[in-house]
Amino acid sequence: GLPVASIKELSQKHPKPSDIKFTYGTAGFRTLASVLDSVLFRVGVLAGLRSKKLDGKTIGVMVTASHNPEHDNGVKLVDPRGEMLESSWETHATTLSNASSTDEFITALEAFVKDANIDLSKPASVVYAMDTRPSGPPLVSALEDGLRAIGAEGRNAGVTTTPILHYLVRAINTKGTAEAYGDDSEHGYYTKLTNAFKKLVSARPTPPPLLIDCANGVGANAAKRLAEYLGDTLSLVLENTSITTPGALNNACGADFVKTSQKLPSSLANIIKPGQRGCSLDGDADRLMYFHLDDHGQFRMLDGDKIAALVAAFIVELVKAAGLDESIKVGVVQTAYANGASTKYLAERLPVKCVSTGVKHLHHAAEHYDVGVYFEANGHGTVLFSPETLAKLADYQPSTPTQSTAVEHLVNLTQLINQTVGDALSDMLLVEVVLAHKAYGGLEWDSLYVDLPNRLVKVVVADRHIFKTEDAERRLTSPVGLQAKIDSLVGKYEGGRSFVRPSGTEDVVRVYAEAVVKSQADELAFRVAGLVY
Ligand code: 16G
Ligand code: ZN
Repeated sequence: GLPVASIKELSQKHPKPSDIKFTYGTAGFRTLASVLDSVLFRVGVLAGLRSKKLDGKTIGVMVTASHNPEHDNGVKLVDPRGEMLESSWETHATTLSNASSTDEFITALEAFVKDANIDLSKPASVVYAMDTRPSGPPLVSALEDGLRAIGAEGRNAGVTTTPILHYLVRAINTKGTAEAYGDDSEHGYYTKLTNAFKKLVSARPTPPPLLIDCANGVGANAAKRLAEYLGDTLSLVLENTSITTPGALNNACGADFVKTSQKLPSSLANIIKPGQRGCSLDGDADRLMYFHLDDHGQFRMLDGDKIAALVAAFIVELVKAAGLDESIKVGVVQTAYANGASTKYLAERLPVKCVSTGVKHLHHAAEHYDVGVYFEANGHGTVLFSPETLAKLADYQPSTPTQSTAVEHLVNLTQLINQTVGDALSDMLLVEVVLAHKAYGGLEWDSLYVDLPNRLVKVVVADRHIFKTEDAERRLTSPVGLQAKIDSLVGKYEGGRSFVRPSGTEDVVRVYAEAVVKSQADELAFRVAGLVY
């Protein structure tokens, strides 16, 4: 049975605040750091149980609140292949986190162990890490108490990025197998990425230095180490690296700031030069936004949609050049937030699927392609190569030198890309590879298509849960009648498109609108918001 005495003793050190309801949402648990102590303890216990359920495979736990303000924190679990926690367990996490006392927690655990049929005699192993938030260390201690309570073996991966933690989980679980993902260390991660990068850009001219806005977060440490491994193949200029300055994290900088304000962080204003390209990471380095200043010094944003267009088109070309276009099908996954112009550009070249917001939906849809490219407009994304595709690439006998080179590039891309989850640093190297191969600067990349003007507004409503959607969140089914009103408004705008969905992370409803002219996109967004309110 459960080690009740040890759980009881340790749980009492981590009482649940009485007035709070926790939810394991799209990004795990995420809220004010000051109320999360009991959640971390319980997540420790749950991670141990998840590992036991999966026959002792290593589970990951990441302590981060990503792009949120510094006073927030959060925690999410990572499944053995480095993917996000299976969704049925999200509900269990929520239930356990809300048990009001230690006794209730133990009762809930006992019921769960029985229902989920968990063999408690199995070993448990958990690897965990945190971002640079000052609230991280005490929360990690609470997590460690949870691991101790359930008798799980813990490995502390220290302060690192979310994608590195995902990498470690997969590397640990595939160690010594035919699918070995890489050495299970940060050294293994940097070596894998940079070796592939160096092969992919060899014989190409060295590009001008790349400016990186590190959001004053953990990406600063990681980018610094990456730079050492890159040597002179690509020079990185690191900015916003103040990881110990209170309040600096994500403050007026980082990928989320750039995407939502569509502005250059003012901290970069005197650093970036006309014609130069740069990029922003978010607080845990799993999102990436590029930008460049055109020759007139005008700021141009290159978001997740632009990255998807650049990367997907490149992979399609390589597959064709390799002579594999009959047997390897490349597809793209986007959400309703993808700019209509990006969807049009992509759909002319390959199949495009639209799914609901949230990484897990994109990831799962991308797994259905031989090569699945997915990016959210906010800069989170990656490329997945199916196991059959990896085998095909390994076994392929090219019949011309062109084919041979193209296959080699594809194989190197499978090593360069972190296939567990979106990874700002891996994605950044991927973008740099494509730019080098196409001899593109920011301007040429930006010109692949012209973004349709768009506007995103949030509306505070009495109850956002009455808003229900279908068709990948593009249409409302409830409140009844509202969608018809939206449709009739949209019909009045040239190139009009608009949709309404409840946020999964904030207590608001979001309204998105697009039109051919900026003022019309704004007007459409506000008129639809007026219907919702
Ligand atoms: C979460 C999601 C992100 C999504 C965002 C939407 C993960 C790991 N993160 O941050 O993918 O874009 O929520 O937020 O799935 P919203 O529901 O508030 O619009
Ligand atoms: Zn993030």
